[in-house]
Amino acid sequence: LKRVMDDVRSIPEEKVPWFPQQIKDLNRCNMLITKFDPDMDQVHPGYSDSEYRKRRAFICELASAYKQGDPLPIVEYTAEEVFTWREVYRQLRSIYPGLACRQFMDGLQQLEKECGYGEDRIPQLREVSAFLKEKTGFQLRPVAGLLSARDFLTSLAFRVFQCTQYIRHSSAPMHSPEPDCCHELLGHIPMLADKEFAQFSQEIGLASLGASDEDIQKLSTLYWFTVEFGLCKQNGTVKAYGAGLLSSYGELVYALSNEPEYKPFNPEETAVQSYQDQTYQPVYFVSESFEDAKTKMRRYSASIKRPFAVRYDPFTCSVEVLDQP
Ligand code: NLE
Ligand code: FE2
Repeated sequence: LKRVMDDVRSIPEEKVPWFPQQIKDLNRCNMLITKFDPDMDQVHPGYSDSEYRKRRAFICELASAYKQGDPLPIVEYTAEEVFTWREVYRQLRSIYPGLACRQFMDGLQQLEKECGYGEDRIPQLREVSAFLKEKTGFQLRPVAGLLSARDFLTSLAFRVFQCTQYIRHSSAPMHSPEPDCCHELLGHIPMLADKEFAQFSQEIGLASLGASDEDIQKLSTLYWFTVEFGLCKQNGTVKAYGAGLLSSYGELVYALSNEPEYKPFNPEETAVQSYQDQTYQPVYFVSESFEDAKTKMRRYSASIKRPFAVRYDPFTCSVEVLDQP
């Protein structure tokens, strides 16, 4: 490690996409993908519900106005929203014990004990963020919808998880093609309370900093088939650890039935698997264990070519850019 660079853009003759080096730079990482928005997507269950769209726009504005370091917005959820949450929580909670991995169950039980998780109220991002910070150093940031892969992955490098705060439409509680607070709070948060998984997530983020568009595409596919839709073996049976499964009753049951195809997790192959994001996945990747997924991902990340190396400094929450040794 020869020299610490102030700014990656000073690297000669290489075109490196800009990336944040300080946590407050995440204010610039907010590029949204709007294809699933109820205003854009004609098959969205909220498309013809103007009340729903108005409510959602209101909650999204809170996220758009957010700056790093602000207290997280508190949303006072309506009775209808809590009803949707209850439905989702109750159904999923009853099937988790047989289908979710051990780390997820541990996290969920802690959240139920220490963070007010339950079917009667939607937890606030502010309290959940404080909880996670103590467990694994992760913190939350509100986001107005589905983010571009680069911006989403980038924030993981800082142990920041970008969370939507609006809730899915009441007519479709069992599956949503886009993220919502059920997906974040039930799918992602329990996993992010696990130290090993938190590290796995941050490592994907660090690998994405300044990566080429092609490498971002591969990393986001890997993210998709692990953090979102991953399965792993535990005590000889296959369990779910992916958040997209753990927040969708419909897909969780389907993924662990004998309908879909299973392939062993192998980053080189997984990274180029095509996927669709409108409905259930036809194929899932199963890793031997978390440890195994982490080791393989680490090896894969190290093979990504960048003209520099990065190191995260947890004391200043910043990324140091170093010449390739
Ligand atoms: N399909 C998931 C759910 O219904 O909660 C959301 C996936 C977001 C990538
Ligand atoms: Fe997600």
